[in-house]
Amino acid sequence: MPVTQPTPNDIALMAGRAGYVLKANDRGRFTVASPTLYPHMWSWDAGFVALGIATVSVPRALDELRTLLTGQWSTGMIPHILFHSPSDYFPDPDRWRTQVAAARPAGVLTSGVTQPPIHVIALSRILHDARRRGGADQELCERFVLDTFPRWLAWHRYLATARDPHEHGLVEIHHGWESGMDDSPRWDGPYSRVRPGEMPPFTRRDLAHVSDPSQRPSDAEYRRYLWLVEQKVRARYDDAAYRATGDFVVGDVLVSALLAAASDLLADMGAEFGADPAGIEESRLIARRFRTGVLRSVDPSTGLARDLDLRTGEHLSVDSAAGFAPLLCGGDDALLRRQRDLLLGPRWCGHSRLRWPVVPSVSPASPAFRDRTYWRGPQWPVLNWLMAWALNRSGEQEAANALRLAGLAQLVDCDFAEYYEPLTGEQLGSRDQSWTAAIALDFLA
Ligand code: 9YW
Repeated sequence: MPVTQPTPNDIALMAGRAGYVLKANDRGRFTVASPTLYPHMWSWDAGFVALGIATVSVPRALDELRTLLTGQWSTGMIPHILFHSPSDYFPDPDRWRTQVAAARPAGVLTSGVTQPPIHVIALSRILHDARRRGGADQELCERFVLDTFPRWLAWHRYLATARDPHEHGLVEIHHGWESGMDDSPRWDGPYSRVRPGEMPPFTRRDLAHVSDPSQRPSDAEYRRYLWLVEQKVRARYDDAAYRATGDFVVGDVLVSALLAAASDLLADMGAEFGADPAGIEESRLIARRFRTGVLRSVDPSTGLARDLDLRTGEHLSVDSAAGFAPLLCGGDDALLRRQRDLLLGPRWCGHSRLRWPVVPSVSPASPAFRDRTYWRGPQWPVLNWLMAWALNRSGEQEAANALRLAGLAQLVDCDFAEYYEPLTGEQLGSRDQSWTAAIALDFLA
């Protein structure tokens, strides 16, 4: 189906409505991920939210990242949720029980796992907006980069050491939630080996917010998710202790590629603003190691990167958008061209049945594809933004713009849904989702 371009009127409406959504979700110094389903601060959401807000207010965008950093653990880990006021979101702080962890931050309630390291990529976009504005915004942002350089480096160092002790060049995740793609078929193999044991009973609360439970992970999946939380608690959130006992340990190519890309950017920004040379060098080494790890994982027959199950030593071959990790971290030209063609071609964005030629979470041509189930096929606007960002960065402006325009056309309804049914374009999950509104603002800027 041809992409109908948004009219100038559509664009003005979209910008206004996206700004309104972010304002309505603003709780002062941070933004809830969505008004009802996710009433707290999520780590990678905060990165996208910050870069969207920067198109309107650089100081407020920096506040978002500053607040996120208040949740950083002494290990350097940035946790995946910073809890705000009590709510009906589950799992709540009582389930996470992070008080067993010596490294938790004082005065902030957080979860005990991570999410993808998108933050320095967001910071580089904020810097871009700050420079466009110049004056006080630029000064404030440049100072923020220099002041927070050690904090971002500590975060990246945590991922590069505690989560890759054997230097595979792949960041180890201990829970599917750490990938940001909770129920992706990427994790079906590793989750099939997770055997839930005795744990406190629970009631899911996410299902109360959606009309159709089949669009969310199943109860069996949820039990495994909570069992892994239980295992993290029993290991007192010590990574080595969890590694020795936990059921789920996987090298994640998307997290690794984002770490490589973010580390390159951190080194560049650090060099520009006079950060500690040893930190800059360390950042470059991290970038190199994880880029190598991602490139090594590519399956020559499909051209896609593969996660590595560190419990079995198996590469996980699934047609998921994470396979395009090399586009994010960079690689040799032939591979990047191959990935670009694949991404825009008939198995992915160019698939004849897609309503919008926007990156689906799983290829519609794959047997694993489910059109309405969460990370098993639906289109997540932030994923499309990431791929457009990556293409742009590697000099593929035309391809990047194609994703940007299709992504905007998809959002013209101004519902800013959490994810979209790829064959019909129907909005699914939460509405007024902050990161969806945020990337619309960035695409429009
Ligand atoms: C959950 C907030 C989060 C995202 C995740 C997405 C979903 C559900 O929503 O997680 O309860 O954490 O999978 O990537 O950060 O938008």
